[in-house]
Amino acid sequence: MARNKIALIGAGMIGGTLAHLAAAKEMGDVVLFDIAEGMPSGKALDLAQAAPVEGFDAKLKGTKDYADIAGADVVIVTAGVPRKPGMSRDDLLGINLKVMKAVGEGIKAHAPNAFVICITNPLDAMVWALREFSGLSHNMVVGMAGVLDSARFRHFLAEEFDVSVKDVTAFVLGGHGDTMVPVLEYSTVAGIPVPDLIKMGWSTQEKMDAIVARTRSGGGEIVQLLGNGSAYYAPATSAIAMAESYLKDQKRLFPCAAHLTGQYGVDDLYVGVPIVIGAKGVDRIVEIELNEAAKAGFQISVDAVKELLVACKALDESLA
Ligand code: A3D
Repeated sequence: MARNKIALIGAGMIGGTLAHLAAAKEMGDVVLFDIAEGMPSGKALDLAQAAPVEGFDAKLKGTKDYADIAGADVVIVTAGVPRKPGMSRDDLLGINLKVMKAVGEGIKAHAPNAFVICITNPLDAMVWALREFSGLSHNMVVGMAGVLDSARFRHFLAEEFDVSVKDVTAFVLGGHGDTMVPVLEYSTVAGIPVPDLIKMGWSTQEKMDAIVARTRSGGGEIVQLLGNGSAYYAPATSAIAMAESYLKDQKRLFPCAAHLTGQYGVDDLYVGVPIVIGAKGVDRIVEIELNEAAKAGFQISVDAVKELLVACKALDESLA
């Protein structure tokens, strides 16, 4: 049986971390594609030389040629530019839309059967555009944001409750950005919902509000601290969990940017909702009953994504 093949489009900070994780977990052979001269091959060689020490079998290749991604089972896209301090994710729209066009066409020509995970920002608009340019079916193209946003939420909750992160589940809906909607009612410690924990005196509503606010601006906090570029360890590990669920048909339930066709009252838009990822790609979109506050927050988030799509369509006529 042939090994799986993982193609990483963009070999920058997240791309390199993805390559390390995919190879170390022996998820398959890894191709690092980038427009930068030499850099993807340098990273591939460096990682291949880590293999004897860590003890993993995976072939790694760096390339500038889309032909090398042929037959990829999974493609993870980070190509583009990240934020600098003071920039919003939406400031990246013009540059990264052009990148999505080139990447979408490359995937269409060489890896049309792959499960595609987009990470490039502004996420909800870029995954929509990437799907349009690649022409793949909607169930095979998703965006990574919710897994990361809920991981940030889980980390802050675990710290506040002084419990293992393993026992904290958290739920985040909506677009990736300041309008994301962390939902306390569906966030738990080993099944005990956060509102019950507040009643039990484990924390206060004020502290939870502060955690929600910190989760929403979690990416920006890291951009400020790094001074150059944005988060990459947690974004990479989040996308790897999604890729594994597809390759191993695990049917894990993750919040992801998925294409909605009427669910949650939204049509033809990619926005963060709970989905099940298995061998079919998006196996199911999970529609849950939201309380009024979450519904209102979700609608604000949907409107923000719609606005970005209008801007995308104005920038590229082929999308209109
Ligand atoms: P960076 O280290 O700059 O890597 C991006 C790479 O893309 C660079 O090596 C570029 O050379 C390459 N590139 C540019 N244009 C092309 C092209 N046309 N084809 C192929 N490669 C190209 O950035 P990064 O890895 O830190 O971040 C990558 C993207 O992920 C950015 O858009 C970030 O904003 C985004 N990001 C998203 C999240 C989410 O949760 C959604 C989190 C963190 C970062």
